[in-house]
Amino acid sequence: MTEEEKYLFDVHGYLVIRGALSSEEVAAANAAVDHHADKIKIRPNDLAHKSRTLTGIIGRGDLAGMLEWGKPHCDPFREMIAHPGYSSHLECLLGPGFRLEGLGVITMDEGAEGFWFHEGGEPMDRSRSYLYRNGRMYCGMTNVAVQLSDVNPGDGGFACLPGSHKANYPCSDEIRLYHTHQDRFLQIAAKAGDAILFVECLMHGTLPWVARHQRRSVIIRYNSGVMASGVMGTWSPPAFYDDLTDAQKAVISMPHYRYEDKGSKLYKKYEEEDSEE
Ligand SMILES: O=C(O)CCC(=O)C(=O)O
Repeated sequence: MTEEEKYLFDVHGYLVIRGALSSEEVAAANAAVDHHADKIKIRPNDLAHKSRTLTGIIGRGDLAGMLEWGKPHCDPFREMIAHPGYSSHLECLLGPGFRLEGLGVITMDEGAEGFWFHEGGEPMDRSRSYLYRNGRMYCGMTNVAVQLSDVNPGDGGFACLPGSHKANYPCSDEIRLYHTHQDRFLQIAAKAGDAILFVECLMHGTLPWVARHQRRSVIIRYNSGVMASGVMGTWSPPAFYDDLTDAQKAVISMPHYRYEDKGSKLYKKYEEEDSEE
């Protein structure tokens, strides 16, 4: 992450990484989605939460299971989980050993409803936190939204309240429902291949989709290696684990403690003992 990117991410809670994926990678992912288009589940118009301004005439589409698809359709998504376009950004925000928590495709056709504005830094949520300390940023859940189609200004789609990841006071429901202070929100315009990197505790949601073309966004969720939103009982790697590259395997793990940022070499002994177990 460059110094400018760190500055912008710290101040706003998100960053747009232009051209993170090549046009060939975007085309391969779109071809795979086209092939599985019958698996897109249209939601029951439930995300706007009865907002007067976010309501649409149809629900948003959700597509899952891409990492398990047969070849070649799984490949573009497996490549996305550890992609050179943003892996170093994730390591900067989450530390080495960061974990993949999930991946899904969001689709929106013309008239699709928006999503009320959720999260925000208040109240504190350990798994979705943001902290600046020791000269660096520490994030909880952090997402990469890879755009598979263009989002022009005014089309709708992902929007956020920049800076809200550092909120201290509770946000009113009227703001969350996009009834008031709409001018404070930002709809993020992006091209296919751009990646929107944002910390989950940034208050974010979706504006209704008004463009003719279909919105397609791959949302990939990560967290620090020590954090997990789920996992009770035993953890076992997914069935496709052995087919992954080393870099892809590295983001799939059960939550695990790391001595990553301990300054003193006295900790080294414990780290070595842990790795021998
Ligand atoms: O990209 C979007 O439409 C927002 C998605 C979102 O907020 C979510 O899935 O939690």
